[in-house]
Amino acid sequence: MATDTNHGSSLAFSSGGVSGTITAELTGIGSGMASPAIIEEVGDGLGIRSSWIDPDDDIDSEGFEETMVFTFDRVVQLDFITFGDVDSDDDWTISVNGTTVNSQSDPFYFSNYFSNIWADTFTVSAFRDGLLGLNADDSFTIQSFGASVVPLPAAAWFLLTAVGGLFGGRWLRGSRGAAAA
Ligand SMILES: [Ca+2]
Ligand SMILES: [Ca+2]
Ligand SMILES: [Ca+2]
Repeated sequence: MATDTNHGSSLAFSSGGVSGTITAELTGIGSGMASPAIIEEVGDGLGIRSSWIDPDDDIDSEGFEETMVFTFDRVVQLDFITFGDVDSDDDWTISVNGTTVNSQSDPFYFSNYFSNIWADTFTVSAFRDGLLGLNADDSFTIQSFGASVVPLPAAAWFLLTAVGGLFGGRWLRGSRGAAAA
């Protein structure tokens, strides 16, 4: 039943006055040959397929290190991200305003990690770690994310799965309270 949907190299989102674009990036020697990375909508969220040799539709670090870039049309307050295909060995590297953190928290609440959660972009990466940076056990999807605009409590959240049908043109919207629940 579940089928992967290829979204190409960028994907627009819009809800409740919050809009922007998601793009996929690759890091590492030779990654230019595999670009552009393709955004894959899999059963439980958005992943990245970086080339024909990428063994995993998730955001992973086998082969090339994969990064999902979220760019907003305006500065927003970053609220949360939820993940799919999460295992005990998965960790995500998240960057906001030049600050980078590593976490296994799901949901991930920006306010728990960043002193400044007002931004017009954030990135989520699966980077290799361990001895010589050879450990490539991360593989996850991004299931949803939430962001708020001023004046509060206007808020929007984005469900990145086929079930929600977000990219068919519909979207879901909730209050700030509901988004944090
Ligand atoms: Ca991948
Ligand atoms: Ca890991
Ligand atoms: Ca996983």
